Amino acid sequence: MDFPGGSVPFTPTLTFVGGTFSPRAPLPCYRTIDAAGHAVGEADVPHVLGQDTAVRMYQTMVKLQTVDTIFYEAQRQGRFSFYMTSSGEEATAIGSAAALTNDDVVFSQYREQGVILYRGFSVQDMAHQCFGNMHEQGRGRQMPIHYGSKALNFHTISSTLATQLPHAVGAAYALRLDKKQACSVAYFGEGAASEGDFHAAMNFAATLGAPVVFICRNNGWAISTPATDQYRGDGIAGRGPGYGMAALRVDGGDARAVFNATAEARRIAIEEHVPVLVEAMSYRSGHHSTSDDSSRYRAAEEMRQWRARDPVTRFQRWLIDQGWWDDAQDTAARQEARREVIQALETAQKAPKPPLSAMFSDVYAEMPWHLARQQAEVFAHVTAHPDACPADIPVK
Ligand SMILES: Cc1ncc(C[n+]2csc(CCOP(=O)(O)OP(=O)(O)O)c2C)c(N)n1
Repeated sequence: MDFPGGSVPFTPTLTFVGGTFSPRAPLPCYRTIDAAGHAVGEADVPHVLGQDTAVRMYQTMVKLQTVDTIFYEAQRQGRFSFYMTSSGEEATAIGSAAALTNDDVVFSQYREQGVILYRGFSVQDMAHQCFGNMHEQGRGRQMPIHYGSKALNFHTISSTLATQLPHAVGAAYALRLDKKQACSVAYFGEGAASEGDFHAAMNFAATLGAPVVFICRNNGWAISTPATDQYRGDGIAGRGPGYGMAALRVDGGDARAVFNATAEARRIAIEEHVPVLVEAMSYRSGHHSTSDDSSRYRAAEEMRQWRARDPVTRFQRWLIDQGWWDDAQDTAARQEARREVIQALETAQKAPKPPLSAMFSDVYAEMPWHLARQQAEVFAHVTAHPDACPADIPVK
């Protein structure tokens, strides 16, 4: 029968589907490399990963791990105010980034620093941003780790969960109207997928035929909320068919599988003018942020088991199996990454801070009256109370 809401067959059977009525097996998780780091023989690999790309991916993963370890420690030493690591999810960020082109537009959450690093943002750029100094484009007006780069087509990160998802749909729709051979890519956590913006973005993307690749990092935790409290049903990928969207679940700890999943999702999105949903299964091996202590809400044994499944080691073993990497190269790459990260922090820490007045600039071509008034109040305040402004921050 052709109802306005859909062409459907009639049935005399009164049967509800879904929920508790017809539980079905969860969507399987696609992988190409097993837990020990060896290739899964029968795996589909429509997008062959060549040596140059694979080695660049691994080198970036090593750099990312080194940045995360040393920046985290730098924050604990009080050198800057906040940090978030991507430990346990390196393969999701780097595997997906390697499958994109720089024409693709990225909208990320806050735990995908590997993506911008792979696209060409330097460790020095990251350090400048975390210190909020004069050399970073945000000029200290963002929290640390809220990276962004116009040149790299990477929209500046917003802390407000899921706001990037409708933006990504709009950008993808614009790419489609402009007939560009590119898509937008939206990253988010399974916690963010409980926001209203997620559902609005999914439905808009499906109905507009916007070429977006949605990549959900399902790392099991949204700060202290476990995934078991976050949703019912089959995770995030299970929602795809409900929106009329192709969906795939992938092992987020397998960089080669994430590369293939993303490359294929990108191909479908661009060729067929549709959104695609990818759910990367992983584990947040670190604390939520430097403001969190996850030992208060999850078992030490769970954390130990997942840390032992380090995705970087897994990919390294696969590279060694291919004959593309060895221990000597590994030691050299780690030493070089360490040197680069330490140097970047020292340089960024010494760089001058933006003036207090930068708080009011760069939004409007001409400063509106209410900002002019607030700026005058700030100047008057620091004139009356010179100690209110740290010594290394000039007023104007
Ligand atoms: C709209 C909004 N609500 C709440 C928060 C506070 N908050 C920050 S991160 C976070 C958890 C998000 O978890 P998830 O999306 O799974 O990402 P993960 O941190 O695990 O990578 C919450 C609730 C926020 N930033 N924005």
